[in-house]
Amino acid sequence: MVLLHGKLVIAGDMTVGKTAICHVAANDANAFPKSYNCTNMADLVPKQIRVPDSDDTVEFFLIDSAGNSIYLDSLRDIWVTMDMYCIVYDITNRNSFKNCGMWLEQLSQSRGDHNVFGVLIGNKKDKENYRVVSTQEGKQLATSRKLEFFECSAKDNKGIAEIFKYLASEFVGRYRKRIKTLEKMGRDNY
Ligand SMILES: Nc1nc2c(ncn2[C@@H]2O[C@H](COP(=O)(O)OP(=O)(O)O)[C@@H](O)[C@H]2O)c(=O)[nH]1
Ligand SMILES: [Mg+2]
Repeated sequence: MVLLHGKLVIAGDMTVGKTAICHVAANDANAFPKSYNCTNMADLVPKQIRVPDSDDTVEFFLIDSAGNSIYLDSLRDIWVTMDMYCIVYDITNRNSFKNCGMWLEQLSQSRGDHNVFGVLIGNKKDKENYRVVSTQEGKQLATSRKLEFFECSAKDNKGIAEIFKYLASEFVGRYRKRIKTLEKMGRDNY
């Protein structure tokens, strides 16, 4: 049984639903914010999750980042110690999808690929009639950047639990792998 602490950065354009995802994830049920509140710089939201089919627990610190690029310089300082990240776009907003590349770029400048992993999230799945970014396009981008892909609706609380279960399992899996490697290195040195 392990308890791990993981810093999870949530990044993406303004109004794609980053804050809504954090709140719904952290409070599990009807925490969808009723009015829009622009995030300044970054908010910290705690969230504990049991890894499926195990005794392991991950305590996430969600770093809900502002989508306004005026904060980018300061955000990079906050992102430096991240363990994992989510890039979010809005399936009804093509520009927010186009900018995912830019957000990935900014994140990788803050910390190299070393031991950090991420997911791509298309939010606002409840607005299917207004969709302009297909699931296929999302999947393709995720595959090309070696990210796991999810679609969700923070409004309907659909698909959010799956994202966090994946992140927790992957985080613990990577931790165990690192421990094994370190143990092997220790043995080889004696
Ligand atoms: N229909 C719909 N609206 C959403 C969803 N998630 C967020 N919103 C709305 O989108 C706007 C921006 O949400 P917010 O979480 O503040 O976005 P942020 O700027 O990325 O943090 C708000 O008006 C939310 O109510 C969703 O899943 N579906
Ligand atoms: Mg926000």
